[in-house]
Amino acid sequence: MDYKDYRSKYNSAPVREEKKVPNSGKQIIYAIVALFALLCIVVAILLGSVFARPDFVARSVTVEAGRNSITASDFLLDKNHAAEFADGVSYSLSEVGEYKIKLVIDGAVCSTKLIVVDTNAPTATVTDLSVRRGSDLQAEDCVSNVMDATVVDVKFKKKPDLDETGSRDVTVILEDGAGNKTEYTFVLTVVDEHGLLYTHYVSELGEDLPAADVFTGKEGSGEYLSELSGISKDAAGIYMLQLLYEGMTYDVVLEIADRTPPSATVTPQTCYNKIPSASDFISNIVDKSRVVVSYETQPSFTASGTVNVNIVLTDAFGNSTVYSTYFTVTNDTEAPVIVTAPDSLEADAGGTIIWRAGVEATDDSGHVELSLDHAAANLDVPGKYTVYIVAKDGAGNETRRAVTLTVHDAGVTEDMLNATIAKIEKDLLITSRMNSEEKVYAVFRYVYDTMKYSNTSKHIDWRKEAYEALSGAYTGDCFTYCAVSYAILRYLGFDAHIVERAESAKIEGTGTHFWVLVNIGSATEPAWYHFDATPQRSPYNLATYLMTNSQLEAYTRWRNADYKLENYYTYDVEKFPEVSKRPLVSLEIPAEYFGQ
Ligand SMILES: [Ca+2]
Ligand SMILES: [Ca+2]
Ligand SMILES: [Ca+2]
Repeated sequence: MDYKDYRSKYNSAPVREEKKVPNSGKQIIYAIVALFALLCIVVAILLGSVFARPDFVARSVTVEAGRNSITASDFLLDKNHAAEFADGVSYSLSEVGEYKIKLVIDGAVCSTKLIVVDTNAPTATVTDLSVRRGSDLQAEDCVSNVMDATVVDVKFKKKPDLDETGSRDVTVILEDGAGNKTEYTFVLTVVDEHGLLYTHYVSELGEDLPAADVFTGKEGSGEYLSELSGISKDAAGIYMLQLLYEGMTYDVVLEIADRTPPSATVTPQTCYNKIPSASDFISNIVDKSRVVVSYETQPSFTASGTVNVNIVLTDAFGNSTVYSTYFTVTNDTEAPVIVTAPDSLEADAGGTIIWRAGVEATDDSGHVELSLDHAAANLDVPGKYTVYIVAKDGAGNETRRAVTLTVHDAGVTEDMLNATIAKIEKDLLITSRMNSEEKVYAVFRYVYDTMKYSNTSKHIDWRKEAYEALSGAYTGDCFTYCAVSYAILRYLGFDAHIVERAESAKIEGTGTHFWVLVNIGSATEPAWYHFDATPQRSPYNLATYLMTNSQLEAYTRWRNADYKLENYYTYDVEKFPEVSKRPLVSLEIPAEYFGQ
């Protein structure tokens, strides 16, 4: 409804419609507002003809710092127009920032923006440097040809140590005004006041001896005046050397040392109720010096499971390597298994049981110990017994296998032998008034005079040998003479041993020899002497019934003069009781064979 319509409607309305008068006030306010808005638009259009930025002018232009120049047309998106900077425009192409720019285009002035950025990091030339110890080296001194559009700050990443000679990597950081950074690393060599890099150089054990220029730090410079031929690269040591460098002579020290820690192969271990030793883990040790293997901390365990350990390898120069590994503890509760064992065992009375052959056992731990439990058997009494083959592992678990042991009658018993000696006892001509020496001599005379020498003995069973001889044979070799003498001396109550020539003395094909060692003293104050009733050819047929070791040895040397390397009475002294040193019987052995 327009105003005219409204009015016509109003004019034709009945009287009661007069209440609508306030609506005409609102219409007036609307009209005023609309007029004001229109005015504003007109003013804006007028102003725009002076300041508005045309579409073909960029809102802003961004350039990299360091650019040489910029023109007003660089701000135009459409180059068909012409533009120039307004008076008083100010900016810097070498300083990062935002600048307000006014352009004059077709007589009108418009605004835009210049943004100067720096996205390029600085560059520079950096080379390795050599300086004297204690010099004041600044970061700027380490770079040249610094290139950047903006101001660059140079600093060390970490200030280098200039008080110690040696070579080290040094890093400098270049940072421009926009925060862009570049790092350069170079080798800085610090030399001493003479220009030497080292006066004491440590060379690794086993490596080639260094050339003289290791001391100067300058390739190919310097010369050893000392001779190096006496120095081994494989032996640690410290050597004073003379060095010629730039016309001057210097004393320098060359040390050869092992500074390389050991290496090795490490293998985790499994153990049964027992901590492995540190060296069990280690194999293939590589080092130039001797290496000791140990636990860093001695491990312990209370239950099965895995135990982590550190194994330390330390060489002779104290360099060490630590290896972390572990061992697994298994509680060994499985007893060993006896795989094979004989069904029965046999032995002669008074003999020994041969049982080990044919017994095999295994255990999950890999370790098994075999033994024979024959506690229930009397090996001197013929009969059948139950004995046990025992297989035991490291944790003490054991398996027992019962085996029947048959002890056989050996043929001649002690009783049979004694009964035989009793029959010839009167022929010994021993009386109760005789002392021990006289009794022993009587035995010597009896055996020497009644026996006849022959090579018939088997050297196996002294009881059988003595029994057969005394039962009527009265013949045999030195073993028979020895067995008969031994049997009678024991019968008479003497403590005695059978002695055999030492294995080591049986050289050049010579055979063995048996004789008796008899105690003519008491158990608490023994007096042991050698007794031998074996007959000899003249001049060796002496009364050899109570010999000291000195006499025994002289006799042996004497015979060796005739029978080369026979070593007649040479025996394993340490296996027998100590022999008395007091001679009781004088023997006609030439004096020259004594005391050698
Ligand atoms: Ca830059
Ligand atoms: Ca080493
Ligand atoms: Ca076991």
